[in-house]
Amino acid sequence: MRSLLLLIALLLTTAVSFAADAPVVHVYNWSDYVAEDTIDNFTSATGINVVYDVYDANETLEAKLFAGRTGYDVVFPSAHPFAGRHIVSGLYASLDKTQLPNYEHLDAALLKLLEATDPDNKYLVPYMWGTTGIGYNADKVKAVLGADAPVNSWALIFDRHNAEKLSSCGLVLLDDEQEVFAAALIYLGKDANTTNSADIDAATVLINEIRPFVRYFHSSQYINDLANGDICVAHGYSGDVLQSRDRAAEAGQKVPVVYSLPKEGAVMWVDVMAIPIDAPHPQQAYAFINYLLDPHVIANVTNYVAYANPNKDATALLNADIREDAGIYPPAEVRQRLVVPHEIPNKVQRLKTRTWTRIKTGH
Ligand code: N2P
Repeated sequence: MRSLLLLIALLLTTAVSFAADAPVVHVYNWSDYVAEDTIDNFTSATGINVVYDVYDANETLEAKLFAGRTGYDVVFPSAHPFAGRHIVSGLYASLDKTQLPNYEHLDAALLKLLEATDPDNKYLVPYMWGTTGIGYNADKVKAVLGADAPVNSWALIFDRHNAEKLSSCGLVLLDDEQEVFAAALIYLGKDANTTNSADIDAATVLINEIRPFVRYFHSSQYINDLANGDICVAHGYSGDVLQSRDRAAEAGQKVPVVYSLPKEGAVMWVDVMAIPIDAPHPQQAYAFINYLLDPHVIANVTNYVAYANPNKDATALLNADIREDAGIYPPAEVRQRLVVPHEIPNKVQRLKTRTWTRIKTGH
């Protein structure tokens, strides 16, 4: 009996140690940012298991990275200004491109855009890019504001008369300091990257004016709420609004969700992949990044998440309705109105962060 127990114990230990030896990669990504089958397909293709965690704010990732020992092998910050300051702080490993044979599929123009933040593209691999605009329920907005509601303008949100009326059907803002300030500044005709404290004060006054009419600040909850008709206007990321539209259609709900890029302009951002300097499994990190650089893989992701990818060889593989959707791949004249966030001096950044906390808590 005793030897039987010993044998069972031995077998169990062996099984556990086999499991512990199986290759694994720890990934920390934005929510709603891969296709339903991407992670399972990666494991089938490579034999590498994935521990996959998600966040919905750059600040959440950044706090972990600065604390160190995240245990993550691949992370997905926005390039400007977040990943830029992570590079400066020595948080990322420089890339060994020989381990990324699929790197050649990347679009040169996107890599060039990243060079301002990452000279020689040493640390960052572009993953997806998009814009931040307005998601709205066309029926509800029309019911509340009439047929000539300014759905193509930030006035929909920042004109307090509109915001007040929309509060009855649900107006929501991103919990994203950079994006909310940028939208308010653009509406005021100011530079979204301003370092002028008078501009920031003016934006703060504007945001505080509509603050009483904002149902909540959150950066992913609006996807379902818009799809279910629980809210009518959301300041949101392009692909997330479009996923909301798709979810409504799939659920057979006649909720007409529309994505609008305001005529005054909007933020364009690029999210990237990077390997933390203390990543426990760098080899598996390369395998994961290289997999996402495969044109077929990334086309499948874009078809699902409705964000544009920077992979030149994936474009031909996209569903035509995705490739031709101006909300995903904006035409040149719209792209001219897009602004890429810059890093701003620490003093100004601290002012914005402090002010943002006060805005949200209403103090
Ligand atoms: C993914 C949102 C990513 C957009 N759900 C913010 N960069």
